[in-house]
Amino acid sequence: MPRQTFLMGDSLGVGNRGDGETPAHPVWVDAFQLDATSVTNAAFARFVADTGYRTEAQTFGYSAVFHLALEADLEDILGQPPQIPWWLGVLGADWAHPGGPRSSLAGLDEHPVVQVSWNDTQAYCAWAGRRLPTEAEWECASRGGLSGRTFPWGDEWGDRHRCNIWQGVFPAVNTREDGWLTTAPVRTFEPNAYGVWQSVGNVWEWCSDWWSEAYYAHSPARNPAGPGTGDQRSMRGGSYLCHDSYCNRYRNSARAANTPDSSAANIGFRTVAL
Ligand SMILES: [Ca+2]
Ligand SMILES: [Ca+2]
Repeated sequence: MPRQTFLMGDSLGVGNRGDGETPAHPVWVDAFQLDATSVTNAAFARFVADTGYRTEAQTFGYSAVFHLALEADLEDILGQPPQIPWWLGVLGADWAHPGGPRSSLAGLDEHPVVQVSWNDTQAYCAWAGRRLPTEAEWECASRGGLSGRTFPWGDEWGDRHRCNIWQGVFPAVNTREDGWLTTAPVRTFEPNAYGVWQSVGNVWEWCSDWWSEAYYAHSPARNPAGPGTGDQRSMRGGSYLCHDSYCNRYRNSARAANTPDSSAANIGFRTVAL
C-alpha cells in the first residue's frame, strides 16, 4: 500500500455507538506491505510443523465454536454464554479442529486459519518475520484507495455477493446464498483495488493495537499504533457471522476487540512485512 493520508473512521454515521469508530479523522500511514489474504490453514500448518508451536486453545483445552458448525460429542460442550448462546465452549476445539474434536482441516488448506489468539499471532509473526497491521494500516488497506466508503469496493452492494457474511435469520437459519456457512477460501469473491481479498467478512482479523473506544479523539495524525496499554486487542473486518440485523461490522471502519488469549472459530489474521 502506498504511503498516504486517508480518512480513518466512520464518516457516514453508519457505525455502532460504543465501537469508537468516530470521529473520522485524517491519518498518515507510511508505505507498508500487507498480505493479500488472511493467513491460511496451510501456512499455519507449516509454522506448526517447523516449530512445534501449541496454540493457546490447545493449552487451555477448549475454544469457541458456532453452534451450527459444531462437530463434537455432547460431553465435549462446556457451556454457552447466556448473552451469546450461539457460541459454545468446546473441548478439543483448536486451529486444527475448528468445529470441535470431530472436525478436521480436510479440504480447508486455503481457508483462513481460525481458533488463534492474538498471542498465537505473535508467535507466527516471529517465525515468519512479519508483524500484525495496525488498525490504521488495516483500514487503509481495506479502503483500497477509495475515500469515505463503507465497503472495500465502494458503497453499493450491487447485484451479487461480494463478501462472506450471513444470509437468513441470525443465528438460527443461514441460507448460504453467498455459498458459505462458515469460512470461505481466502481468494473467494474479488480483491479490492489494492489487491486485498476479503478484508470484510469471512474472518475477523487481529490487529496490533490495544483497544480503546476513545482513541480516535486524541490519536496521533501519523502512523497511529493504538494506546500504550489495554486489556483487549483490536480486531477488524467482521466475519461470516455478520448480518445487518445483528453485527453490522463488515465495513471498512468497523471495530471490535477481544482479550489477547481469546480464540474463536471466526477470528484469524493477516500480516505485514517488517
Ligand atoms: Ca456466508
Ligand atoms: Ca476479513
